[in-house]
Amino acid sequence: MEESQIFYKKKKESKYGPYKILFTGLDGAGKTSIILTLGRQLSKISKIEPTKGAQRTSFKLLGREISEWDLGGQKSYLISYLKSPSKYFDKTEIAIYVIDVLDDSRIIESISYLYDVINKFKELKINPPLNIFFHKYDPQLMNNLTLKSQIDDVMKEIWETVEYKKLYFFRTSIYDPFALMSTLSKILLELYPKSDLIQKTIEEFAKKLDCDGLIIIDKNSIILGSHFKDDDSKQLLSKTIAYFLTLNDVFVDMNLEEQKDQIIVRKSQNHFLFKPIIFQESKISYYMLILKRRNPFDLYFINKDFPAFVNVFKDIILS
Ligand SMILES: Nc1nc2c(ncn2[C@@H]2O[C@H](COP(=O)(O)OP(=O)(O)OP(=O)(O)O)[C@@H](O)[C@H]2O)c(=O)[nH]1
Ligand SMILES: [Mg+2]
Repeated sequence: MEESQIFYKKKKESKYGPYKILFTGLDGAGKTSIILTLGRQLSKISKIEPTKGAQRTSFKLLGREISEWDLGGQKSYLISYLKSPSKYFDKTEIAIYVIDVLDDSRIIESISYLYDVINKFKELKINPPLNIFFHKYDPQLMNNLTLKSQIDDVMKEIWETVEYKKLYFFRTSIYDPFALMSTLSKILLELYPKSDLIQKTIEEFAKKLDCDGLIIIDKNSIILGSHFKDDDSKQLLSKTIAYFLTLNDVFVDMNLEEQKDQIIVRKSQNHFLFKPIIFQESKISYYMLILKRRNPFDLYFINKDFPAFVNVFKDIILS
């Protein structure tokens, strides 16, 4: 009897406890900047200080708490994490290892610490997906062939050295926030089985509206789903969404937000429509940005299909 109670308690805990996301890597690699981008706290990045030890922040995604562990990367801290692996690394659900691609003098040191971390995971018998970010790969560097081949070499070296099942590589930059958010969103949504259904529902709705692009994002800028007719439309929406979110924040601060509100912008033949999706009962807000290009349309075209979509969307989110 007692045993089954313990079992039940444990199960419940693991079902509702926060997901632990671990950010690690050398000092100055960009971990805290990435975390701040995630919360749309870009204004804080210019005042950033080296992180002291392990800092935890949390936020909710799809009703479940995500706990972000930002492991400050100064040498003395790195050593202390390795000394107490169960305190820092255990129960990691997703690991993000950040490597600064602009600092090639420290690449070897960085890879060496990565291998130390992987060994600690093995010791702890955990194998969370390990996402390696080749970070500070800023947009203006994308044509730099030397850097590209350097990154490819490092990737190959890691790939051939470690035996680790779930190893993924990304090139990231805080100066391409949409790509960074898309990457982080995909990584985090892997934890949520219902995310596929959410994406499918969003795609169907976009097709029904016959729009050129549609993105649904939550207040932390996690992209829950998107659909684009072509790459051009994707570019237009990805370059504007942060501005719509910021503009909306300003309106909310001015108490100008109402349930039926939307922001409409027309630029040449491009019509952008930004709309909060508010669930009255739970006070959770999501945001939708739609692009319609050709075929001038009634700016309120969305209103007849919107409530039905919100109901379906809400059922999935709250299920
Ligand atoms: N060019 C470029 N600089 C970046 C990028 N991301 C972060 N930085 C800069 O890198 C520096 C270090 O960033 P942090 O986020 O403090 O690095 P950290 O990994 O948290 O460092 P510790 O807390 O010491 O472990 C800051 O000056 C950032 O502005 C990026 O994508 N591109
Ligand atoms: Mg930091």
